[in-house]
Amino acid sequence: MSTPPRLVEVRQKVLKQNDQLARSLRERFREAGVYVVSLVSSPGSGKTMFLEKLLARLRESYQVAALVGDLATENDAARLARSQAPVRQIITGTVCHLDAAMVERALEGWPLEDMDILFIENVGNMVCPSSYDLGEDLRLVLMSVTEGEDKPLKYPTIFNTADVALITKIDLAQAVEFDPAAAHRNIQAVRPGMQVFEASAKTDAGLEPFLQFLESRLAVLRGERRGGRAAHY
Ligand SMILES: Nc1nc2c(ncn2[C@@H]2O[C@H](COP(=O)(O)OP(=O)(O)OP(=O)(O)O)[C@@H](O)[C@H]2O)c(=O)[nH]1
Ligand SMILES: [Mg+2]
Repeated sequence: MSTPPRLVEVRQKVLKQNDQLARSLRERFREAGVYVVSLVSSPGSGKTMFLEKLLARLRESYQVAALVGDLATENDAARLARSQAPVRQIITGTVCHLDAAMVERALEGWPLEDMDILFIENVGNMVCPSSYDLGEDLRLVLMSVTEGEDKPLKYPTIFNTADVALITKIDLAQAVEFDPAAAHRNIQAVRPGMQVFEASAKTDAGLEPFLQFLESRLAVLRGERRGGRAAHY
């Protein structure tokens, strides 16, 4: 009879520990002056392909790096490394999300002070990553047109714990009869006021506005940090 409350207790303890570690990571990021952006979505929504494009473009003007989490394989790290940016893979085994301890371990020996932007691609999952703060400044949730417009309604927590949304694979929108208005309506229903971008990593449509957004966030954050204010998107 005592099993269910105990499970809840253990889970709360794990989350509390994660939050504490995430807070110290956020402080480290702040001190190093690096802007940290995480990407969350279901498997195959296009996180790696979009990130590969971002890294290649941002490398022209910034020091960028990426951490990428997967249950198995180093495939995504190999893909991202094609951009020539430094990349590290986190293999989670059976765990369906990254947590702050995994990020901290993966960062060992990496000079954060030399980075302008660090990206963290989470394990493809619409549920588990929601509960784990990684100390990031910005959390981006992606949904692809092939998943259907109803995903925000079915998985509200991942949208509620993100800062901005990106609808991916818009080059396929017509082929799958994707209804953009419905998707935007559903995102706003679960997260009113959320900024939403649309892009295709295949054609590069929508890449520019997102790059401009990131650059403006980085500039604001640096201004706030110089001014001594604790900043988080
Ligand atoms: N047509 C089209 N295909 C895309 C686009 N972005 C990604 N893809 C394809 O979608 C598939 C999955 O893309 P990934 O970038 O691996 O997706 P992911 O979210 O990183 O997947 P996981 O890491 O496994 O969760 C690949 O075959 C990509 O080529 C896009 O904008 N348009
Ligand atoms: Mg990936």
